[in-house]
Amino acid sequence: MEPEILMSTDVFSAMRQSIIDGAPDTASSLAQQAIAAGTAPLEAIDKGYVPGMQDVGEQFARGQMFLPDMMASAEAMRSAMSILDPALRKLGAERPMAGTVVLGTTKGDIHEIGKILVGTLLTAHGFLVHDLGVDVAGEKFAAKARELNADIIGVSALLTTTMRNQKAVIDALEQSGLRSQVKVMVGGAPVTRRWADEIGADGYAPNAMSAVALARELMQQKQEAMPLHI
Ligand code: B1M
Repeated sequence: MEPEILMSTDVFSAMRQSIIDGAPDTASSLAQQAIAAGTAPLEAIDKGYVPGMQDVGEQFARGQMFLPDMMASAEAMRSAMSILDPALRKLGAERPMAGTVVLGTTKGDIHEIGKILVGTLLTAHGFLVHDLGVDVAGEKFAAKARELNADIIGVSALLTTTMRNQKAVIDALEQSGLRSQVKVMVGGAPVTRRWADEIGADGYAPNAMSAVALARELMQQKQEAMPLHI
């Protein structure tokens, strides 16, 4: 193997390990080094930090890791993201506004890392993103969409028990008379395209990059559905 390739593989595996160890200082310092060396922030996330999180989830499922360990890993991930996020967002500042998105994690669910990543990449690709945070009720999504005249609502869910609250967001939009104006996209580890169809969402994305492609597609659908102003 070429020495350079070997070096970057080592960095990605150190990033992965910093998440498994729940080491925020190491995680952020590796992110700083990666940016200084010209590594694309998305590559660091995809090849280093996210595989670390996946490993943590598998160890937790096998009973080899406990809740405090998982929290420490999440803290390490946040610490790395605090360095990588501004670098990703810089791209978005140079692009025209692609659309307005209201984003959040469903009621009863406090997982936020994937949602933050989706928000960062949408911003990096020119979307104006309003992140409502975690544990968000359907009515709150609908109220914010009305206030901002949003184009898209993005709802994340990481638990099989909170997935059904994605449907509650669609119900709240229907009740407030906004459903025809706002597109709804859903995602999160247990979410599938089939589930999205079942609840009447407009789209499903399996990861943050495909969420950007989906948001663009939904914007196009909105524009095509708009009556012509003569
Ligand atoms: Co929790 N947790 N957790 N957890 N946690 C999972 C999800 C779990 C799969 C772990 C496991 O058992 N293997 C499991 C869920 C089982 C299930 O329901 N099927 C689980 C459990 C059980 C729990 C608790 C119930 C544990 C307990 O208390 N006994 C509890 C629930 C708390 C609650 O929400 N009410 C809990 C708590 C926590 C912490 C607080 C400790 C912490 C979250 C901290 C935080 O976010 N600030 C945590 C973590 C870190 C995880 C794992 C390990 C990692 C999640 C993560 O950040 N992944 C997770 C295991 C796993 O997923 N492998 C697990 C990295 C992130 C980049 O990926 O979030 O999937 P992800 O996002 C992806 C895609 O899904 C997609 O794009 C992202 C980037 O590519 N995506 C979207 C996400 N949202 C999208 C929205 C879109 C489009 C795409 O459009 C809008």
